Amino acid sequence: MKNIDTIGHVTGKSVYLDDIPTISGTLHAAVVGSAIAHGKILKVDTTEALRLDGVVKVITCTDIPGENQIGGIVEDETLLAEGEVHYQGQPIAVVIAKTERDAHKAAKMVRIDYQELEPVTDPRIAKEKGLLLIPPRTFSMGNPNEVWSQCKYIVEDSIELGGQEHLYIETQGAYAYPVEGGYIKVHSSTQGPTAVQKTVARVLGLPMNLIEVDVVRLGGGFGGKEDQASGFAAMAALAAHITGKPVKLVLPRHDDMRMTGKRHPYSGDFRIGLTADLKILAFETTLYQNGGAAADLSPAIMERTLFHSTGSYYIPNTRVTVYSCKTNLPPNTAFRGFGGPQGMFVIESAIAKAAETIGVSAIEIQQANLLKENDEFQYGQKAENVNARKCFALASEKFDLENLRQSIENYNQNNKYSKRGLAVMPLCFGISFTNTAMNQARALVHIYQDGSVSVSTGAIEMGQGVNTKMAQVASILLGIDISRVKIHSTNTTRVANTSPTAASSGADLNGNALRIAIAALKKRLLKVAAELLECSDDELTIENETVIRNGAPTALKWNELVKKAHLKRVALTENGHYATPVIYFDKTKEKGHPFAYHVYGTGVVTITLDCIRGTYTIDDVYIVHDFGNSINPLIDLGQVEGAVVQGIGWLTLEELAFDSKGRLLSNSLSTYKVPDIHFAPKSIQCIPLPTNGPELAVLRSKAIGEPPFMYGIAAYFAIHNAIKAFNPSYSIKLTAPLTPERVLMHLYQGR
Ligand code: MTE
Ligand code: LUZ
Ligand code: MOS
Repeated sequence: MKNIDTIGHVTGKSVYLDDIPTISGTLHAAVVGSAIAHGKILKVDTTEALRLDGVVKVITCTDIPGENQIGGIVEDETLLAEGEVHYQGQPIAVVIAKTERDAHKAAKMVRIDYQELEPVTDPRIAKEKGLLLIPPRTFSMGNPNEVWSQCKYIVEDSIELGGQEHLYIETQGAYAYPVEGGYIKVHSSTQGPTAVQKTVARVLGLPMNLIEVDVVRLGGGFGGKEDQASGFAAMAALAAHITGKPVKLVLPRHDDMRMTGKRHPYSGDFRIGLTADLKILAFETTLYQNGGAAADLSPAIMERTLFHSTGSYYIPNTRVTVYSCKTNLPPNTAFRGFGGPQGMFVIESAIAKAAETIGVSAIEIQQANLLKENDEFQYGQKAENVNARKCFALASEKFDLENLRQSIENYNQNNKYSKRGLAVMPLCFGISFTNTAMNQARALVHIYQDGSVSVSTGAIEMGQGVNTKMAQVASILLGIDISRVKIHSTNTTRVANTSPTAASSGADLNGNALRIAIAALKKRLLKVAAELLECSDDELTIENETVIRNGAPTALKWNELVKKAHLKRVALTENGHYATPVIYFDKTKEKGHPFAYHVYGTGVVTITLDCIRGTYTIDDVYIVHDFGNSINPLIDLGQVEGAVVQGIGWLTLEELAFDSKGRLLSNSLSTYKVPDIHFAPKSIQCIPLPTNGPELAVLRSKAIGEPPFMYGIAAYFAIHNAIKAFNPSYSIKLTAPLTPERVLMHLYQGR
């Protein structure tokens, strides 16, 4: 089945935030961001801006009726700067005008005097200065110190890993309007409507029941709107509250790039120890997460880095520490993989470096250490239904890896200035929010008298196809045609207290809540059917819009049944609540069972390197992926393709550049390069691993959104392997992204 949004998207009829018809009298807001990365605000002068025709008001922190606080996990972030600024682009004021143009024009006319202070942009320097967002955390298992002496090989090195700009096509924005009696309705481009509702209520000093948040869909989120949509929605709501008028705030791309946080850069040191037969006996790493100026989601992201720091491998002795460092960059935030990719990059780096030192292929080390059934993760959970080795074996077989490696070697022998490279990325990603309490969802289902069905859940559609999956779940479980099912906007008055659509668990959590609601409705309907057919309801079910009795269709149709049920005064509305069972985590011990299940896979990437220019092409991507029993193979394949390209972009072209004063230099699409269709792999072949899928996945269809992002890591090491084929004296330098400029330096290192 195709995504239900397909036609709307290609005909331009799908509605995004900026397409919502505005109410007459709507005002427009523009944000005034700090020009410097660190300093004291001496004076904010709005006189000139206010003089401009059409400007209604300029709001600063003193206009906030409630709390000037938008921090979630840690309360360390103001909505509008108060006395100090901590990153370039930090919101200081909001200009409200009659037109969008005037708002932006006036925003440039707000004069701000600063006393500049020295900014810190390097996480290691921040750590030395004691600038931490939260205390460090350590995960460990066994004791590395007791086994180093048993290791035949010990390899140490450091990594320097870059961040990533989300570049959702739709920038951050919100449209807010007062309804009556203080009640405000907010349309927001957010992954977390409840987070927006909570933040708006807090900033306005109102109870949450006076704030309604509605979301139709996003033009992409990728984690960037899990937390950071809230501030901009709060600015729009604040402006609406103060002026009593509808106010729209949509960030221009340039502002979005400067003002919002990105994927966290990490810096780190590691040491890995292996036995003669390439078993990893010990692994130790200390990582410095560049958190930016406020905690935002950094503590949770740091946690997922810890969870995934041993990748897809069983390592009996580990010790992993992460420092979340406070720097003068925009607060870094969730981005597809949520710290997992950074953790996995480190262990893959350690393996690549060990392979180089020992003189074997990294693939041999990977293969020798893949997870097996009942292996223990360093966080205490036992690996169950492990598909790591199955995926690896199927990939080797289906894609004839041996032959592929051989053909690349032959190519490299026959070509002097063009070299090819190959690398493999085994994947193991835990599914569930690492914060157990967030693993809950609700769904509201109405069956109307004409047999049509309305579904509201907490899931946000951001291009990943969750609405299509929800419609499929309803249609499959009710036994009715999908055309009868309408998936409504995500709205806090219909579904309350939602977790953000994140952690790849939107379909699982909301789909399971929907399943529970439907089970209750179906039970009531079948009871009515049993009365009408004078039989027992356990003989009955519904398929193809027909009541089925002991496997045989009856004359009773869906429409008729619904009508009769209503006349018998049976409730045709149900609210389903789901909370993932089994999972828990004890932070005092750093042990538990945090994940409902894991997603596995094996990705192989081949590249060709131009050894004169340092440029490369991504040739082929081969994947065996563990989808479980996919509810929608087309959508899931689309998720794999998008995620892989995004993952490759992170480690190759996408370079965030800040100057020493903490100013973003790569602040537009001409200076920040993302993969385009020419850079995308020439082919992506993805084979599903044949499995039944776990019970805790919705209809046994595994979560898909984030995991395939990690296959992009293979591209990074494939490029290194090609460089080594050209320059035998090159020793892998673990700096990412591996831009063509860096590649060129590496090609001629020591030559
Ligand atoms: N796919 C598209 N097209 N756009 C997005 O913004 N976000 C990703 C992933 N796939 C995203 C996407 C991220 S970061 C997550 S967590 C999941 O989708 C969220 O949706 P799900 O939980 O329904 O998979
Ligand atoms: N968000 C979050 C996430 O709050 N907790 C998580 O564990 C998570 N994982 C992935 C993406 N977003
Ligand atoms: Mo995705 S980073 O969990 O929004």
